[in-house]
Amino acid sequence: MRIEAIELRRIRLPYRAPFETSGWREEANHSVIVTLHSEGVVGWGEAPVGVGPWYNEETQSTAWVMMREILAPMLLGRDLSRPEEVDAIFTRVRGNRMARAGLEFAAWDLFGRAQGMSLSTMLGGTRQRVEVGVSVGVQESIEALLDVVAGYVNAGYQRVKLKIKPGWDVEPTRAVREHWPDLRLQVDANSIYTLDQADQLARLDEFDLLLIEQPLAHDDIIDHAKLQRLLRTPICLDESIVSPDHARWAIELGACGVINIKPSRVGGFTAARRIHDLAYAAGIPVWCGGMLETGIGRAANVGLASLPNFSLPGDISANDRYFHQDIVTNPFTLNPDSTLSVPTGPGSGAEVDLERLAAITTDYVMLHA
Ligand code: NPG
Repeated sequence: MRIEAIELRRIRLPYRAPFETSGWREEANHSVIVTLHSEGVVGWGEAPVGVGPWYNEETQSTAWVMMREILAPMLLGRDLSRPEEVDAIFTRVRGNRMARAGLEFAAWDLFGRAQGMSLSTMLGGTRQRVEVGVSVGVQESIEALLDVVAGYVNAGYQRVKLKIKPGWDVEPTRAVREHWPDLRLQVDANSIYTLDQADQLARLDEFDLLLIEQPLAHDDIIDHAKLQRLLRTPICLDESIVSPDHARWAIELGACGVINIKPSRVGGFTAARRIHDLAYAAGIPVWCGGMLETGIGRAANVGLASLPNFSLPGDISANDRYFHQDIVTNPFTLNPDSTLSVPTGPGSGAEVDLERLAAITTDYVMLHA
């Protein structure tokens, strides 16, 4: 399929409630939305970047410039025979994986829509429904936390992830565990601890957590391997795994027992599937992380999470957990068994609400081959 034109949109879509991690707070989604055009078909993608370089080095502004000046021109006019070719075209680009992923997702969606095949089928998915949970940001008090968690548990979520940081780790986790002894519970530190805080992290072992996510530095693998030997709870790496090689190194070093795969963090579905496959071969379970995406990125994540080794619940909640009004007309709703149904329509399955998208777009450009 020849890439004839690419539309890029910077958006600002406010969250229902601000989201706070160990290191930053966000009030709205600031993704870059991509539309590829070929032979009368359009494919959609989302680069779920934020305002500042707090999660990784990318921001909405860096992704916008990278896509507009470097990445989109590399695709325009190319005649692709498979979506995997986009990953190959971008291999000479260093970093900027979320910007790359936004375009790569759109290419998968384009091929899926052109061929009448769902993203899940194209990627080799085996599930009709994927287990999901909810990620709960840092709250003002333990009472507020218990209220928020109660709301999600009552809504049907059977797995909860708590954001932790020094001063907000053992006690909030204990409070949630005491209230819900059987809840599937995990915590996420977003890289805020150092190895000399291993004793504090080991205190979390008593809460029967599924995993402790990314306790140490965003670019570390070595200290995580040392820390894993001191903890009973499996470490799950997120920020540290930016490529299939990073996954292989982490597995070889024993730096984690679980991997969070965010396709946007690793440059797209081609790399995400490679990580899935090599973790599967090594007996390491994976799950699909989230970046508070709009309905476009969410549908893509659900498709990926249908692959067989996604054996832990993903950070993929129903759309109404994030936004009052999303930019798709077919949002996901939570099934009673804490799952989302995998779309079976062509491509990711997301039906974009163009009027709503226009209303939240802050910058727009259309580039032609
Ligand atoms: O449900 O999409 C979701 C949120 C999941 O906690 C979540 N994401 O560190 O994994 C993370 C965190 C995050 C959110 C990271 C926004 C970066 C930006």
